[in-house]
Amino acid sequence: MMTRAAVFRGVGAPLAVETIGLDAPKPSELLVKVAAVGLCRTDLHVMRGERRVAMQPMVLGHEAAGVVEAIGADVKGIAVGDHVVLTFIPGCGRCRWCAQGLHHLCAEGPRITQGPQLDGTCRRHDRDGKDVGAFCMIGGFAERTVVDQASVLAIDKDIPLDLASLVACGVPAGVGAARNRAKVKPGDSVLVVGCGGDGMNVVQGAKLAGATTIIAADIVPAKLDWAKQFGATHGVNATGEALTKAVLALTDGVGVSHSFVCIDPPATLLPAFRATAKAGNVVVTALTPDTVTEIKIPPLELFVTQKAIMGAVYGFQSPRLQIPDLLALYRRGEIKLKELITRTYSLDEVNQGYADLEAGQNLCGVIVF
Ligand code: CXF
Ligand code: ZN
Repeated sequence: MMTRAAVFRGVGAPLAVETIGLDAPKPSELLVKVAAVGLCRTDLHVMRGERRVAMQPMVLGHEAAGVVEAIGADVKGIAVGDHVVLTFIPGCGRCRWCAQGLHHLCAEGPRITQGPQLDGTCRRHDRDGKDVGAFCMIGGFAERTVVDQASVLAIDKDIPLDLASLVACGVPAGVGAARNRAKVKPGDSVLVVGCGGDGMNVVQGAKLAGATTIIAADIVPAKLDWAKQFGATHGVNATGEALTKAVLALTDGVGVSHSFVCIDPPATLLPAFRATAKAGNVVVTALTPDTVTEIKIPPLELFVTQKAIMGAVYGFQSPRLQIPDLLALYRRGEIKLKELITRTYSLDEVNQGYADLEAGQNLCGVIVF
């Protein structure tokens, strides 16, 4: 069949919305009609060449939710008509990590920037017959996609699919970083540097976990206002040493129990580290350009302050456990989803959506079909 898709054809170029060929699903795969797909900063890193992908052309987009239209003969537990969220790390089910239920650490994870499907071949082809890859084995910026069952999670049908797309990436990344990685406790203090899709979810995750001081830091004033609606108790518009100073001033000179680096780690890690209390946690949830190969933390400072620096991908928990849990929290009114969406776009407006993201205008932009 044919489908319209937003295709990455080269660094610095806008995504090309074109009609491509899409093969039928192989035995372990499904055909999904995409209903909504979020505009995540990770795809922007790819477009800018900051996160290298192994293949061009490639359909980007990895925060997708939709409806199953066809299934391969070996697909288990998912049926035509099911509503699904696609997971940007597959859960192969066979590796040592998946065997422990740690699908966010799946051994196949490093292959998500390669382009081909889990079986190593491609389902998409352009009009010249060239193979087209799928970012994160999803290729969600498309009307339809074919994905392996390892990348699919069925959800309840009462959840609107635009909201379901949010729990494919930013919500678990942020809420999970607070709950599962830093393990924020009641009464803790938290700093969130960068209040976009991930950071805003750290704010609401920290609130959910009972943090009583939640300092949002961003250079876009509107994001500090939004952060207060998600549970931030303070907003700081500062970077570098001024950021550290402002946070220390708000915490009696002690620093926060946990800081979260949700934007530009090369620039924000050291100020966040220094704004963190002794023995506290510094959690990195954001991508760094491939070309940046080191972080600047004086080792002696790390040693004597006894802080922990940690990474968190997918909120440090299997999306298979976490996504149903997050949807239950949403149903009970304990986390916000609707309020995360600043604007919706058509597929043809994908580049406008990324321009708005770059301009700091969006918390989450979502393409709806
Ligand atoms: C990213 C995480 C790092 C690898 C590429 C996908 N996830 C979501 O934005
Ligand atoms: Zn993402």
